[in-house]
Amino acid sequence: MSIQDIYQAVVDFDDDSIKGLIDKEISAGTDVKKILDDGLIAAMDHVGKLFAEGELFVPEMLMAATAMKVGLNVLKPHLAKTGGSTIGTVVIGTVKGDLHDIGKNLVGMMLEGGGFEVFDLGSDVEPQKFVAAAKEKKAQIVGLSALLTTTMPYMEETVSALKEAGVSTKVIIGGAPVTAAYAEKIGAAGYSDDAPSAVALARSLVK
Ligand code: B1M
Repeated sequence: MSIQDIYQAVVDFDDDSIKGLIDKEISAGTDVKKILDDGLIAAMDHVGKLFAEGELFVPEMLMAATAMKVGLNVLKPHLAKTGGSTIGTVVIGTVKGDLHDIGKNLVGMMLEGGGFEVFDLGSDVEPQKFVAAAKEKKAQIVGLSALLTTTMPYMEETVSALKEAGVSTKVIIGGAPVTAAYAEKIGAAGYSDDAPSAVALARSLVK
């Protein structure tokens, strides 16, 4: 019984075993961040590598994603703290054309754990939907996720749509192909490369 078993269950698309394996690790006192980083995220990185090498195909990536999502839901109560007052409101989503939602979900969970109220618009979100939600929820921050180089331009479109609508909400962006330089180029308030640093960034922006 180890984190390696959790890693292997994702790689084997074994969503039936994930919950039991994670529950046992948590009961044994294993650090939740270690389960997340060395078990779930490392396994998805491996799956992505196999896909890039032509060893795995989209249906298998989807099955691995299902196992990862089961695991994230088991970890959620341990990542999100309970109680405490809200320090700000975040509207988050994956940009238009992009169906990858695991990283966005994780960032949303950790923002909640970090004291933010989070409204998740899901994936494949049109720029105007971000604009409407930012206005309606009076969000301090809009969080955009993109995992494809082909969908990154919708981040820029969303930043522009918010500006054109006169919404001064700060935009933070992230996702595997995204960089700090890109954030600067499109006029976003900041970029982070993982969920904990997204929380730190969001906190620094609402201070
Ligand atoms: Co897709 N896919 N996929 N995929 N997929 C990648 C992204 C890819 C890198 C795989 C590869 O080639 N190695 C590649 C993109 C290449 C590129 O553009 N550079 C790729 C491709 C090509 C595709 C398709 C085009 C394949 C096809 O159809 N031929 C297709 C596109 C569909 C679409 O979106 N329109 C596709 C489809 C899919 C599935 C649907 C099968 C599935 C997604 C299921 C789902 O999410 N519900 C899938 C998966 C699972 C992956 C990989 C394997 C894993 C992604 C993941 O969940 N990682 C991925 C390879 C990889 O990334 N290693 C791949 C785990 C997650 C925790 O990490 O999302 O990076 P990540 O999030 C991190 C950080 O990036 C950051 O924090 C998170 C936590 O640390 N972060 C933020 C993310 N968002 C943030 C927002 C922030 C701040 C930080 O602020 C708001």
